[in-house]
Amino acid sequence: MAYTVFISDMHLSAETPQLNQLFHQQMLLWGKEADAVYLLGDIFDVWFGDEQSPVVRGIMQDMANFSQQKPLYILHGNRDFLLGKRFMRQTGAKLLSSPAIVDLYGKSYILTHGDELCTEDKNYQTFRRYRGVLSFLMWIIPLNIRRKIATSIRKRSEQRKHARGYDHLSDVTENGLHSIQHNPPLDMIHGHTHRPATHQHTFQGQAYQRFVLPDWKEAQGGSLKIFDNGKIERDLF
Ligand SMILES: [Mn+2]
Repeated sequence: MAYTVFISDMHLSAETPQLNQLFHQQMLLWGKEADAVYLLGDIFDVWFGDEQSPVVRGIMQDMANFSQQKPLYILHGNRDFLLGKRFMRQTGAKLLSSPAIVDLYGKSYILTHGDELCTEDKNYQTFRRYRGVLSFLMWIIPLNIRRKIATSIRKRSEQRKHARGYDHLSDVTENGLHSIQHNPPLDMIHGHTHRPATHQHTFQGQAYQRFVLPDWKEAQGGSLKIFDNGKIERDLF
């Protein structure tokens, strides 16, 4: 049966060899079986334009091989919002601006990474406003400095993770959901919170569903699949 795949929050880096290998295998499989793959952000643990690292090149090659067979779509996450045109050109991926509305097998869905839904995370929302400036800065900072920044961001985030688990990540709010919802409401797919679940909501008296994608960790990944008959399934691998 035909299906489309959604993944996010793989947080790939040189420190995740097992997940990188898993990504490689899954992209090969989906290249044969799936109609398309949507990467809904935080593909990389942090992205500072390091296209020369062998690990990044391997991941980009997996994407390029896939996109020669089937369409590959990317939405920015909060860790990899600097992925730009050159990356898309080299991987054959198409960058969608968030929130994106896509039509799949006759039904529309709202796609987003999910960070803009966490409106209570004030520090992050402030940072988010300066993303444009950062994108510009990236092009004038030399790669070796960008690497150092990336390493330090990664280290700090690891320390936070160990100290507090993922609980410190704020969750989505009603306000956040309403800010991107439509009338009549559409089912929504996002990641970011690392709290995989399917939620039932109502918006202006009408029901909709919200599918939260799992993050990839240790040696396990996960995806959401939408089949051509409209059935939705979660897959762990
Ligand atoms: Mn995220």
